[in-house]
Formats: sequence, structure tokens, C-alpha cells
Amino acid sequence: MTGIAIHRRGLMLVLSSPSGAGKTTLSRRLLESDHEIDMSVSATTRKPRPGEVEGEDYFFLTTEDFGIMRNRGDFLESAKVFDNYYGTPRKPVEEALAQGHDVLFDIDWQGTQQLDETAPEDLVKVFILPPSVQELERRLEKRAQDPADVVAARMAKASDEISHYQEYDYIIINENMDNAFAELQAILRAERLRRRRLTGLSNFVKQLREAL
Ligand SMILES: Nc1nc2c(ncn2[C@@H]2O[C@H](COP(=O)(O)OP(=O)(O)O)[C@@H](O)[C@H]2O)c(=O)[nH]1
Ligand SMILES: [Mg+2]
Repeated sequence: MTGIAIHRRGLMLVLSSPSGAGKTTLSRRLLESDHEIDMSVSATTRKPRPGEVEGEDYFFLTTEDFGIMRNRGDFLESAKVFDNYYGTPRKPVEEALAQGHDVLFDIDWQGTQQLDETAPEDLVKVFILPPSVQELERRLEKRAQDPADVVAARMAKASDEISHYQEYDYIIINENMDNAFAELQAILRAERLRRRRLTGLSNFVKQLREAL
């Protein structure tokens, strides 16, 4: 039996949810436990929150610099969310995928739609829902990094974001972080096995059959 290599094309895993549904925590856990997936670090014109690190949480840009990058075509997708601009730098994503690495995106429904137009085959879309409005509000207030009016604005925006759930492949209701995380891992594990992502498969199967 000679070795015929089966490789896998990298996939793009999108996590969307209203603010406070637990997306950031889930992303962090996934990145810590799974070394085949990298985070796409977005650019934003929003001001850093306490503790946020440039180049790790976001690339914090002026509106002018953001506009320059967008006009140059440096973003794979970009959108206005609340009163700020957000965008996914193109190059790191293309490099990761080319190396067969998966990429995780924490982006909104607008960005997801744009990725769906350019790379539907590589995209896996997951939407995270909070178990209730009370819980969503509790989590937003607990975070307490944002002023009260910002929390209120995020609650109002949640309804908008949630209205797009039907555009996603998978729904995770984040009642319990451990369960939600296990569900996310299960999705990723199965999606990695999709036949269309595997290259070298037809040669492998041909060889198997020739030996029969
Ligand atoms: N389209 C798009 N949305 C993004 C991007 N980066 C972040 N977002 C979304 O912008 C929204 C606000 O993010 P953020 O300012 O970090 O606040 P959060 O809601 O507390 O996470 C979230 O729904 C993010 O998923 C991006 O590069 N593109
Ligand atoms: Mg976030």
C-alpha cells in the first residue's frame, strides 16, 4: 500500500450573534483547544475597551485609515455596525486557507452575507442565540465596560441581528457554556469531514478499489 495523501481545504467558520450571547468566550475556548483554526482579527473604527489589545482583539483604526484600506480592496468584507466600521483583512485569511488552516470569524450578518457571495463552499455559518432576553440583558450589564446607553443600544440592535438567523447553517442556544462549546466542536468536527473539502480523495479511493 503506497501512501496517497488526503488533504483538506481550510474552512471559514463564522460565528454571529447579538452582543452578549457568548460568542467571544466560545471563540476563545475554541482557539485555545484547537490548533487547526486561527482567528481572523478584524479592523474597526470603534475605540478599544479596557483590556483590549491592538492586533489581538482588533486592529483599531481611524475612520480615515479604514476608508483607505477599504478602497484599496484590503478587506474581504466590511460593514457598519452600530456607529462604527468593521472589516476583515483579506491577506491573513487567504494565507491561512492556502495552508489548509481553518479560520474563525466573529462578524455580523452583513459580513456573513458578503462572505457567502464570494466563498459559499468554504463557509460554515453558525448563529448563537441567548436562552432569553433576561439572560442577554444580564450578561450585557455584567460586562459593564460600556456605558448604560451603549448597553441599551445593543439590546435594541439584538432584535435586528437575531432576525437573520435563517441565513445560518447551525443554531446554538447558549444556555450553558460547556454544552454550547461541545456543540460548536461537534459542528466543526463534522464540517471538516465534508467530502468536497478533501483533496486527493479520488486517487485514494481509486487505489483502494484497484487493490480489491
Ligand atoms: N461585518 C463585520 N462585523 C464585525 C467584524 N468584527 C466584528 N464584527 C461584529 O461587530 C459587532 C460588534 O462587535 P464588538 O464591537 O466587538 O462588540 P460585541 O458585540 O460586544 O462583540 C459584533 O456583532 C461583531 O460580530 C468584521 O470584521 N466585520
Ligand atoms: Mg466581540
